[in-house]
Amino acid sequence: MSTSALNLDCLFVYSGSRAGKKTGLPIMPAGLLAMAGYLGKKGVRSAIINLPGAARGEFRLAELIRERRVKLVCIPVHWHQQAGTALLLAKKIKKENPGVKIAVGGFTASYFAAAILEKFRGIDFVIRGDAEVPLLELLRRLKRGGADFSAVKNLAWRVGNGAVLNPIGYFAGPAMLAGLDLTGLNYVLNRNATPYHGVCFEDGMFTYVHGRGCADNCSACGGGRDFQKNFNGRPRAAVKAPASVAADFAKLAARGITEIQLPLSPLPGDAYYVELFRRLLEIKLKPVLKVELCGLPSKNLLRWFSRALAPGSRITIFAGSGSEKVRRLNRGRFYTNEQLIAILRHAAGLGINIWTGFTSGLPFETRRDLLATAALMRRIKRLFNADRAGVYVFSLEPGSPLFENPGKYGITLRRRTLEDFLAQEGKYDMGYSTEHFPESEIVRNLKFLESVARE
Ligand code: B12
Ligand code: SF4
Repeated sequence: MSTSALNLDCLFVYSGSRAGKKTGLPIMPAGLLAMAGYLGKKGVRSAIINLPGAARGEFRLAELIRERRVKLVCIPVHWHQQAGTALLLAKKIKKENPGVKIAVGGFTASYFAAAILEKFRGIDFVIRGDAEVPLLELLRRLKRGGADFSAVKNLAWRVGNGAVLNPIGYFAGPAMLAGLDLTGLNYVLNRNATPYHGVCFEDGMFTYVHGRGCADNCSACGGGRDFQKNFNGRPRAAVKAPASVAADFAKLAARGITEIQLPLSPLPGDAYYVELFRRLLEIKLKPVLKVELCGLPSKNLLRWFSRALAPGSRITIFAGSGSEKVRRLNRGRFYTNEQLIAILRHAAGLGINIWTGFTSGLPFETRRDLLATAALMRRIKRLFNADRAGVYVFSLEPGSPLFENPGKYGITLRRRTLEDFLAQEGKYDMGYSTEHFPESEIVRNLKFLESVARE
């Protein structure tokens, strides 16, 4: 359905990380598609704008909000690296359109809900955790002209000068996920909704999120089990049934999208992926898939992978450290270096590319552990004769186990509050030091590993 001429109840605007620039976190949260699709099925009109993916001058927000009588503007404050730009955007929109209500949501907003409402007067609501049902309830209440929002699940709102946090009573479980499809794509207003990098694409691949939450609790991750429970109100990880994921892939293929990335690895074990690949074979669909895993794939999974997917498909494994001690102390899904090499060898035999990701700055890491990481990266590059070992910079994530319990991990936090996160600068602004390394040395270590990756 075209949304071009109709009034809009709700407008989602993703800011990216720096207003007015095309660089910087151009991919919007997948949840925007889920929410817009859900609202559409309930007869509520919404549209999505991805600002970093827009051509210069493509959107004049103030006019669009006025002309299409938008009631609620929804701005993701999801990744802490884009929270500052998002909050500035909210302020600008409120100034230009004082009558419009503004809601924010996403992981960072869920963590800092009270602080956002207290410090940013232009923001009327924060929705914590999953938002499909709470957003619908909020929009219905706004339409009726109500001012009491105490019954809206997951909502945080302002009463007087204080923030009221309603209980979290909604999270998307498997049944809900099965009903959330990709119709949200119809509501994206960007003229070029399929850029190489941006809107919902990374390196030309559609970022398809097949579930929510995680069964594990890795020390540096801000989306693990405890974060989800304590700040998103999610009691357990949930995945969308493989058959309905395969059906979504078929719908993407019908739109000409055949390169897809699965960037979430919520459950340990292989059963889910094997079932998905079996379903794809059944419907004779062979996408190019990039599967990102937090654990090690089994030989069985690799066999199905090579049968079901198109050439160019690949796997990434985030191994963290080359030191087994550090991996064991920080990562939920443990494996030894020899098990990792054996699986890489097996994959190479089947013609499957696996990319491994490493980092430095994890708790308990010593200089010796850092050198073990460099040695493992070099070994992988030597054995598999390719750029297969890369570096990921894990800056401090709000709500991660090490953020919540720095003493347990021997960490000293420099960044704690919302203001601290808004003031961060750039990729290497770590925000913490470990018992073995001051912050400047963590950065040096990361750059050292990056130079190893380039060797
Ligand atoms: C999938 C994923 C990605 C995908 C995202 C695909 C996409 N289009 O969303 C990719 C690989 C692209 C990605 C990239 C990054 N990610 Co990421 N990612 C994840 C992961 C594994 C799962 C997230 C998830 O479950 N999404 C489920 C979808 C459907 O839900 P959703 O989009 O969040 O939306 C729901 C709610 O959050 C909420 N919501 C979201 N936005 C809004 C807005 C409003 C207004 C409202 C009301 C509600 C709302 O409602 C939605 C529907 O219910 C988590 C780890 C984890 N296990 O959770 C890390 C995680 C979210 N990512 C993280 C980070 C840091 C990043 C990067 C910034 C890394 C980097 N340095 O580059 C980039 C950002 C890239 C960009 N924007 O261009 C951190 C975020 C921590 C934080 N609080 O900021 C996490 C927690 C991992 C970690 N390192 O700790 N990521
Ligand atoms: S890193 Fe992966 S396995 Fe670990 S908590 Fe985060 S999403 Fe889960």
